[in-house]
Amino acid sequence: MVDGKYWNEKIETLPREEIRKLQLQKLKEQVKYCYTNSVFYRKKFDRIGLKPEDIQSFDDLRKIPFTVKADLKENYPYGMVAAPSDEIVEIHASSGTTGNQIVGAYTKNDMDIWQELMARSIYTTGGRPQDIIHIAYGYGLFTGGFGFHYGAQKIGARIVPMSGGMTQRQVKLMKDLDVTILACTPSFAVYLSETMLQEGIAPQRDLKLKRGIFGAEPWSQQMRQRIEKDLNLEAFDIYGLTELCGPGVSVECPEHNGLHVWEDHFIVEIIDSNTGEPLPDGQEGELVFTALSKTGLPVLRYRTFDISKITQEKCACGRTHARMLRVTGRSDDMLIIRGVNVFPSQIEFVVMQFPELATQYLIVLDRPGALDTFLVKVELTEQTQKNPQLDLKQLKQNIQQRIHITTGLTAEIEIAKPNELPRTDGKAKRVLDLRKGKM
Ligand code: DLL
Repeated sequence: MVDGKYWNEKIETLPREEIRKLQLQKLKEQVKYCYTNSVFYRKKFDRIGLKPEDIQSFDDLRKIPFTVKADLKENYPYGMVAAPSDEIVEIHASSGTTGNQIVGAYTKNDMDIWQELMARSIYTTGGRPQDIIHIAYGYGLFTGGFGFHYGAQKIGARIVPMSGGMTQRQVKLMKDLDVTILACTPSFAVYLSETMLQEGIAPQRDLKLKRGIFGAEPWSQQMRQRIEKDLNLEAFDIYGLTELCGPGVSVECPEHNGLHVWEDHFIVEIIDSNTGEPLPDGQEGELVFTALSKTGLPVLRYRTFDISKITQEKCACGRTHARMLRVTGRSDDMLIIRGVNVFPSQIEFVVMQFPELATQYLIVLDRPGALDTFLVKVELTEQTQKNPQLDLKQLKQNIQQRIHITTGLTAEIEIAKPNELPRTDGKAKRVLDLRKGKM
């Protein structure tokens, strides 16, 4: 049993030069593996006359063309698999809503590494064998439930494999089973805290929760503060995607200053979304990952569309792996409203500034005539609803004004009653775009 600050001290605190050395060696091997075993990569390389031997340094990485989601969709389901078919032991898929799903195919080796990285990630947040972990990420094709399950199992913690749904039962079990760690999407954490309020469960009094490990969707600093307060726990951010393994690509340590990317298995780059040019540390751009150890369905220079920054600065926790800052949104989430670029995170930023409002919001866009309509639906908290001094007209005006300052646009505001907007037990849906086909 591991007992101490790190799950794998040697790897987690490896000096940066050694991490880079290890990465370069693995990169060369992985490029060779892809060229030899993946028809997709062989064709991609041959088309531009690139040979595995051409990759000798980190600068050479740029010679490798990006891999994008469309490649996976076009080669659905097994076209990009590199390992022999009978070595694929598990399939997961992302929750795409249109066209072919993004399929992840994993070998035994991929599964072992994923489990190891999830154990390392949970341990980094402070999870220990004594913990009771309530996993409310969906179990199934989505990687959330199983990813946490495998990691917690390796640590030896007690697992409550809840999956989504049945919020009332969830909060009762959290209380009855003395759960200490909650793992779910941030929006579901909010939903659970609202359900607790309705059920008369006070986290401070009735629960033993210490930590929450939240991810799978963007969440703001203000949202974190609300969750920490409402659930009386310390929140940690965890990141990952099906194409790389699932959760466990990066995770926050107790310093809460970014998410350590497990660089012994991934090379992370930041690029300018428009030009594809790599950006220096500290600049905001799109995350691109190269999976160094994957054998089932390997990806080189995979464009995530996720917006973040990276830093290699020393972290006080002692871990040497580079950090990515919280993902603020996806470049393909960007909305163009009346010609102006707007990210849902900007609306979340405004909504969270109003203590009168719950964290739920919905952006509704339509184009009944020549112009876009821009409606933001927000929701009152139970407490605000009961406040006799509440001036709804003034509140609406204030929200509208802040949205105008943040986006430059005038939105129509609709204030819903508590719990009126739809909730999900997975990733929240923040935008309803009815303009499609009307452009
Ligand atoms: O969401 C894996 C995961 C499960 C991560 C549980 C964390 C916890 P996919 O369904 O393939 O995999 O979706 C991946 O979700 O490209 C991001 O846009 C988003 N995402 C994942 N984690 C975060 C996070 C899982 N911490 C896509 N912050 C990614 C912001 C996140 N966005």
